[in-house]
Amino acid sequence: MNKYLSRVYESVKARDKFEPEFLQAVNEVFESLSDYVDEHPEIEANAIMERIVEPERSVEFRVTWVDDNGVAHVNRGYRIQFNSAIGPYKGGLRFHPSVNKSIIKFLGFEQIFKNSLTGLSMGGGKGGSDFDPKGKSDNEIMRFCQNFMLELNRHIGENVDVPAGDIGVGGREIGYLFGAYKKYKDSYDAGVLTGKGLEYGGSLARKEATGFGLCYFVSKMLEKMANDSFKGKDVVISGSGNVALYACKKAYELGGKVIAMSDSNGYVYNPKGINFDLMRGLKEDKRARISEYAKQDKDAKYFEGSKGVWSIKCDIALPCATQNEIDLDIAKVLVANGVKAVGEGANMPCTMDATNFFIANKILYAPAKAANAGGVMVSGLEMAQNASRLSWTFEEVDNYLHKQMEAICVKVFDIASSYNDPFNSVKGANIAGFEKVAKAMIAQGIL
Ligand code: NDP
Ligand code: 2IT
Repeated sequence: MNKYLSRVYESVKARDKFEPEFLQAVNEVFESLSDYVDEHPEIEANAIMERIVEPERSVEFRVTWVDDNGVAHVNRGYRIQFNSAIGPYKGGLRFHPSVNKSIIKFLGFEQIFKNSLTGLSMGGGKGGSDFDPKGKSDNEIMRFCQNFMLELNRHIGENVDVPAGDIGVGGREIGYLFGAYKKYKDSYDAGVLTGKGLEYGGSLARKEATGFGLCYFVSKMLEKMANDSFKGKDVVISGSGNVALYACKKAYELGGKVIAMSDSNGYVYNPKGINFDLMRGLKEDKRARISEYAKQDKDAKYFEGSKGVWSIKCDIALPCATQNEIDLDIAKVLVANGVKAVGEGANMPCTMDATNFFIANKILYAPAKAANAGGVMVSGLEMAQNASRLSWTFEEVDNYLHKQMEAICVKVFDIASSYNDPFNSVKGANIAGFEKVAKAMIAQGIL
């Protein structure tokens, strides 16, 4: 790593030593930028790296809510406003018991570069809570969302910070959050949240956007780098939430066959192919566990333990659940089983060792901040529709998404090639995302 970068990285390590996920995300970006920073002395002269690793603002707050039995509970809420060089802070909210400051910071940091890659004007941010939505009634979810927004509303706004969904936050939660925001502010600011319902300012194709976008990226990567496609490929997808479901749908539409999917308890395997409609109905409409799927598909088998999904031989692996789900051991199994492409639907699903192993073995690798940028891209289109008080058709949004995901893919691999490292899409994505943000920060002065 370049001397300036390693000096800044050491200071982050000393200051944020209890934030392993954040350090991991920073380390990956810094490793990628070494050559670029060597070539661009203005980065150090403007203290870009010192500034980019420090959130512009970070709020942590108490969320108190009362369950259906009248018992009070306290959770911790976060909103990290990381970087506003190219637009208002933008990024999802995650509700999951594992949420802590390190996780929200890593997600917010990644979001800066992802949002830049979309080509739209959005800064980076992230938020969430350690609230566990599992097993909660609809009324409990509603009360939690209202109490979360009781504090969050002070920090967000259409031109300030625009949250959306992430793990544990989907259309239902965004609806409750939006209703509460409107009540507290007494103002219909449609563009303050994205992922809204279609009846009140949501965009067609936002629900599908991350999974579809991932497949558009992987499809282009297969074509550009190997003159290949999804046709006839066995696909394994981890997770069965929003991103995983629509990656599954699009993988089929592009000619692939999805043979396994998972949740945090286990996975289902059907060598003849997972039935998308059955899976979607169970997971999206009924919020069922994935074990239910195997009871309704006679060709499918359920296995306990989510990691086992990666032991299934496949051509294309799409991790769409959570961070660090693929470590070096799993990466070795995937490569030994002949995987051709890995596309990250989740944020940072591969450890650094796993990522480096894929790239060293010339596996086509689609890094999260590029490959899953379709979700926030369509969030950006939702903001544009809200600002113009118009709504676009599904085809208009989907065509834009398709074209732009392909453009990101080409850019990422072209940059990697320009550094004589054609399979290093991580370097390509980080340089492509960083460049615009750094230039904007320099143009706006040292603040
Ligand atoms: P959902 O809440 O809809 O689904 C999450 C899925 O991942 C569920 O199947 C869940 O299983 C599984 N999962 C979550 N945590 C774990 C864990 N610790 N171990 C194993 N499985 C786990 O979330 P999304 O689909 O929206 O998000 C999935 C990933 O995609 C996340 O990394 C998110 O940051 C990323 N992402 C999401 C975008 C979006 O637009 N929604 C955009 C870009 C990235 P279970 O139900 O058992 O918990
Ligand atoms: O990680 C992500 O990009 C998201 N969860 C979507 C963020 C958004 O603002 O749509």
